[in-house]
Amino acid sequence: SGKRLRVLVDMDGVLADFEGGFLEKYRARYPDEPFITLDDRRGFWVSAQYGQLRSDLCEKAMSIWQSKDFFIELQPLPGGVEAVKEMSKMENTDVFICTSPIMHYKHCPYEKYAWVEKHLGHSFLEQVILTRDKTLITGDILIDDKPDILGVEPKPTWEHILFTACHNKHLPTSPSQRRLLSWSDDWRAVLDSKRW
Ligand code: DGP
Repeated sequence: SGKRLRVLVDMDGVLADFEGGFLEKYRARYPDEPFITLDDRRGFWVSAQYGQLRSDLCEKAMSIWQSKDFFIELQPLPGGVEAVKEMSKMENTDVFICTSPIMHYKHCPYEKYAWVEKHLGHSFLEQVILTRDKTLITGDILIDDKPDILGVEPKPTWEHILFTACHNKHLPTSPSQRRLLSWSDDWRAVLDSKRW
C-alpha cells in the first residue's frame, strides 16, 4: 500500500553481458595480444586494467566498444530480461532501465535502444533513461554493478544494490551495501524490503 516502488536497473553488466562480449570481440580482433580473463578482471574500467597490462592496450580495448554492432550484439545475462519483465508486471511497481552511454556516441545510444526493443519489446522503450549522471534520477532502488556511483547530487534518493560482476566480486562489501549475486538471487525480497 501507499506509494509506488520505482526500480532503476542498469544495463551493461546487469542485463547485457558487456564483459563477455568485450573479451570475445577483443580476442577476435587482436588474437596476438595479451588479454585479461574474466576471472582476473579487477576494477570497473576495462580500459584501465588493459592499460596497466601494456599502455597501448588501453586504446585497443576502447576500440572494441566503440565499434558498430558491439552494444546491440551483447548477450542478455541469465535471468535478467525475465526478471525485468516480471517486476514491470508487479502491482505498484515502475521499472526503468538506467544506463550511461559511452561518450563515443556514433553507435552506442542507438544500439542501446535497439537492444531494449529486441529483448524487452518496443513498448519498453518508454522505460529507458540514458544519463551520464545517475545521481540525478530519483528512485527507490538502483541495481548496478558499478561499485561507486557518483555525480552532482550528493544524496541520491535510491539505495544502490551492487549487482555482482567479474570485476567487483572480490571487493569487500561494506556492511551497509546490499548485493544481488545474480538474477537467481532473491531480487523480489530486495524490492519488498523497500515497499511500505
Ligand atoms: P554504466 O554500466 O551504465 O555505468 O555504463 C558504463 C559504460 O562504460 C558501459 O557501457 C561500460 C563502459 N565501460 C567499461 N569500461 C570502460 C572503460 O574503461 N572506459 C570507458 N569509456 N567505458 C567503459
